[in-house]
Amino acid sequence: MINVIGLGYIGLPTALMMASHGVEVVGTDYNASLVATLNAGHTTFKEEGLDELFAEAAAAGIRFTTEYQVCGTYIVSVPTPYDKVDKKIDPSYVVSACRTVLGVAPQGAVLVIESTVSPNTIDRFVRPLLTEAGRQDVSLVHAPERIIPGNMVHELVHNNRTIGADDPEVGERVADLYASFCRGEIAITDIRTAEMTKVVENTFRAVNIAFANELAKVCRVGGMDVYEVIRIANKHPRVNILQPGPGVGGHCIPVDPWFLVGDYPETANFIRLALQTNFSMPEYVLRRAHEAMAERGIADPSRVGVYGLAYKEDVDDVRESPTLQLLGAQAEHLCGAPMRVYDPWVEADVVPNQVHSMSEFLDGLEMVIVMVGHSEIKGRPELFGDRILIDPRNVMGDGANVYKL
Ligand code: SAJ
Repeated sequence: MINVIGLGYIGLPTALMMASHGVEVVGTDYNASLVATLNAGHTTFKEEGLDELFAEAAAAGIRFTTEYQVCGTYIVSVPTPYDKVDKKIDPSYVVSACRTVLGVAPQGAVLVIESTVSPNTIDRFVRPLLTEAGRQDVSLVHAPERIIPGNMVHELVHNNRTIGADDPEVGERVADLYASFCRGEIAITDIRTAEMTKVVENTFRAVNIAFANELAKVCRVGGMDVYEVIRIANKHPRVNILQPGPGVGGHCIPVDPWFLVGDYPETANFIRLALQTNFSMPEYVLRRAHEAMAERGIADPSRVGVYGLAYKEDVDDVRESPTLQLLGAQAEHLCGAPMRVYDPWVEADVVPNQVHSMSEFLDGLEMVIVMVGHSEIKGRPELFGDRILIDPRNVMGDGANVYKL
């Protein structure tokens, strides 16, 4: 039996995937209301294919509880936030979950940590727990997740994976467990390399997006079309530049690289600059909107609305969302009343002035800042009528009313 600890964005799909591939799984979460929702047969967030996977796992007998189980293998996938001031990882959820596991785990159990952690976190914070509890019999493994929200179910099956283990034989056993559903290649290495690899992957993406964002600013000053420049540059066989945008959100790309900056402040300068560049984008969009308002003679900020609150298209997740950053910048510069916000994916009330229908949103607006290119509006500027569109995602096509980054 496998006990998956933490039933959030990663733990839940992983638990469901294993259960639907013949593994006996119990999912544990300390949040009783989340467990009750799952036991009532409902998923807790929207994700392509998740409901179908849930039904398969339920039919295969997956169980959900707040209790840790007595079993041979534990998979910990709890959040690892970072301290916004010193930029270091906050391992407290991982530590507390591992400590509880060590209290119940039988002799020789395997403790797999899936949560993203910065290099050395397991040595510094988890390994001492084994010593403290006199549980050197427990094997530690780090198996960082790699799936992208919006395509999680597909990527769980098809992505390559990394397993870091002290003992390669234990690494092989854990690789076999993941191979129950994973068709990608599974690389086995040591724990520190696995930790570093995961953070490096997200840092690579952050740096690449920062480069695209800087190019967008350079092209604006120089009067060039950044999208055309990137499109053509990417035809070179060894160039692959990502897309500029209104900022970088989610729980990974704007967060994980800070672990390196926090731990290596004297050395990780280039990474710090990339993060700052990405972080400057929501305010840059706000300035673009102000320029467009001046040009079009819109004086009243209550006539400007923001479409999109999720951190990217076709997800309902608002963590570190560029829209929240933009609204924060607006409040900080005291430029008018809070803008009206609408996102068809986000049902919860997250910000003041949030509305829940497109018609209510558009009523009385002259300008819309399109912060997220959800599928329902992508390539369909007509849905916004003849309103002026600020389009930092480049999803509204070209037109006299469309302002790009
Ligand atoms: N973004 C851009 N331009 C782009 C691509 C993305 O501005 O060209 C923005 C998005 O709009 C979003 C942010 O970046 O605001 C991050 O989105 P994302 O789709 O790049 O990544 P995440 O955070 O959804 O998922 C990432 C993935 N990592 C990599 O691709 C290296 C995923 O595989 C990881 O599992 C995940 O982080 C994680 O949990 O670490």
